[in-house]
Formats: sequence, structure tokens, C-alpha cells
Amino acid sequence: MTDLDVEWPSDLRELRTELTRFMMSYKFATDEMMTKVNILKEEFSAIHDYSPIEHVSHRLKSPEGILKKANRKGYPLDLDGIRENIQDIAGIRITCSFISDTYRVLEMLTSQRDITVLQVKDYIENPKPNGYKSLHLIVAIPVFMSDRVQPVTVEVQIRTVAMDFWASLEHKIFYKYDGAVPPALVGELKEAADVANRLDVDMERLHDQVVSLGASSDAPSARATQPTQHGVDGAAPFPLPRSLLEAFMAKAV
Ligand code: 0O2
Repeated sequence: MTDLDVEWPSDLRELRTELTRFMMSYKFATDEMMTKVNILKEEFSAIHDYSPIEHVSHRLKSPEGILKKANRKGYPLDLDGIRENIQDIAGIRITCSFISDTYRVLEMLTSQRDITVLQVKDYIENPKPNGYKSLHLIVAIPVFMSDRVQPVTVEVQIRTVAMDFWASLEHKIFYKYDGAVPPALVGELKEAADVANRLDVDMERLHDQVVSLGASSDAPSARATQPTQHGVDGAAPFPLPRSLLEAFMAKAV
């Protein structure tokens, strides 16, 4: 027991325990989702020499951030109300090389049996007026605690590298101007979003051309144009020499 425990009134101690459990459930849900995404990434890299997932990051809203949002939106300030209304306490962001990869990752995640899809927003097909593009997914995932199973919501954002580049700059500008971005800058940002979109479309078209070239001729493998992927720590994940495979085949027949 720490000094803090001795000095704190019991009702505050209880609240602290409850809040800690609450926040931990979101941390565990984030860990589970990160494991799922990393499994997809590693499995794809190992089997196909390519992964639709370039990068994945995560963040947990701070207790202050959660309370601010609940206040701003007028949600009830109790844990049940917050759990029910604020669905982006845990967040995962996945970046992909190509637009088709974002939909492929969405499909791979939403088809997992222990993931309940609560909401899908397709800002790629229907961008926000400022040019923002991304796939937004709200899922619930079961977290197994010592005394209960808690379904916990996680927000997943899936976007291309170009969309991500644009969104992080726009986010900085938005906060710099406290939301009141000058109209000229808004226009320039929209133009930049259009350029980013053209880049996405052109890169995917080029990529598709090279892939079909590789499939239909003796041209160098299309893999050479894919983003470089390595096994764990840059090495092949499991050494499988030909002699071992041949021995395995001989026994299997
Ligand atoms: P942070 O700090 O990234 O978490 P909500 O406000 O979430 O209840 P909303 O606005 O309908 O409801 O949610 P939406 O549209 O799904 O957007 C939620 C998150 O998407 C935002 O979270 C941003 O991360 C991102 N986002 C949405 N629109 C924009 C945009 O125009 N520009 C950028 N850069 N990001 C955007 P937070 O909580 O705003 O921020």
C-alpha cells in the first residue's frame, strides 16, 4: 500500500480503481487489435512477399481528453455514458500503399469472427468537403478480464500513405488556427488533397500495369515494384531450405 492509498478517502480510491480498470480495458482492446493487424501484416509479407499494410500506429485518448469530449458533446459524465457514447477512446491507424489495399484490409478485419462491426464510414468514396479521405471503422472486441468479458470499442482509421500525409498536415493547420483556418488556406488544402488523390490513382494504375506485365511475360518479377517487405528483423521468418522441403515431400508421399 502506498502513502497515497492511506491519505485518499475510500470513495476516491474506489473511483481511481474503477477509472484504472476502465482505461485498461481500452488499452487491452488496442493491444488485441494491434496483434490482429500485425498478424495480417506479417502473414502477408511471409506468404506473398508483400503486405497491403505499410504501417500501423495506435493511441489512447487521455482521461482529460475523454472528459473534454464528453463535456463538449453533452454526454453523461459517468463511465457507462462515456463507454456508450465515445467510441474513439482506443484508436488504431493503418496506412497502406494503394487505395485497393485499404478496402482489402477493411475486408480482412471486418470478416474476423470476434470483431463486431458497429460502424463503417467511407470517406474515400465520399470525402469530407475539405478533402479528407480515409476509411473509418468502429468495432467492438471482447476483452477477457479476470472476472468478466467486456466488449470494448476501437476506432480504426485506414488510409493510404498520401491520404495520411495530407491528414497530418491538415490536422496541424487546423489546430494552429484553432479550427478557424483562413479560406485561402482551406482552398489550398483542398487542392493538395486533389493532388494526393491523383498520386494515389496514378501510382495504383502504374502498379497494376507492372503486375500484369510480370504475370504475362518474362519481364522481371512484379514483386520488384512492391514495397520492400522483410521477415522479422529483416531476415526470412523461417529458414526453409530446399533439402528440407524435399525430405518433407518424400515422407509425405
Ligand atoms: P484525434 O485527435 O485524431 O482523435 P466524433 O467527433 O469522433 O465523435 P465524427 O467527427 O463524426 O465524430 O467522427 P469522424 O468523422 O469519424 O472523425 C473522427 C476522427 O477522424 C477525428 O478524430 C480525426 O482523427 C479524423 N478526422 C475526421 N475528419 C478529419 C479531417 O477533416 N481532417 C483530419 N486531419 N482528420 C479528420 P478527432 O477526435 O477529431 O481527433
